Amino acid sequence: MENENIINEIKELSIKYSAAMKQIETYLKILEEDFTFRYDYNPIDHIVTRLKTPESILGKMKKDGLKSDIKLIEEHLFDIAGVRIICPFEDDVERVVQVLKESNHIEILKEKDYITNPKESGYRSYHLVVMAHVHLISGNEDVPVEIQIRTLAQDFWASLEHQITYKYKGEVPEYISKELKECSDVANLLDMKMMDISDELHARNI
Ligand code: 0O2
Repeated sequence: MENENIINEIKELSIKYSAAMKQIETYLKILEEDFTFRYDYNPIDHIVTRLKTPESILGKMKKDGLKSDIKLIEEHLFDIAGVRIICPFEDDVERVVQVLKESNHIEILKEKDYITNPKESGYRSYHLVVMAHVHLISGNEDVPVEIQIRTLAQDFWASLEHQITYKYKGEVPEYISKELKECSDVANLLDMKMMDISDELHARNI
């Protein structure tokens, strides 16, 4: 019964996170059109959005040793609403991050550069937590949204690594973790090589 109550509370909470996520997604789609119009080039390959499920929210709170209380959830979790921006090349990631940081429309709360400083696992991505101002019947609210910005190769690696880790329920054998780390280095090499080709094309105005 207690679990049912908190799940219902999270479902209600999700309305504003869903609104915040859609708002940021719309802003990014406008940005894509603007890029294409101004530079005849769009640094964004595609955008994916996801809302954390009540089960996943409760799982994260438990993992972090916190009580499943609605106020605590809001204070502790900044990625209930998530937007992922996938870019072709690494310099596209830098371009998108720069535009977001310079935007008057977006207030940045947190920033983590796992591209310059990859995680132990081999994870590479640029994370921003931004504040969206949402307008609901109940009033206006500032709601955090996590934006992950990464290349196609970084996304390919992260998606497969996530699936593998999930299959092992977090208890990944040492040798698999080592192989995954090696795959991350190979993906990074691929990114570097593709960037070289892209630079060559730019230099020749192609
Ligand atoms: P999901 O299913 O994507 O929502 P913590 O979340 O406790 O590790 P923090 O500071 O809240 O710490 O977040 P952090 O480390 O900046 O990263 C949060 C999100 O980044 C994760 O959310 C993943 O989406 C992604 N991420 C971070 N590290 C890895 C990694 O090693 N591999 C992969 N594939 N993704 C990673 P969730 O909630 O874990 O998962």
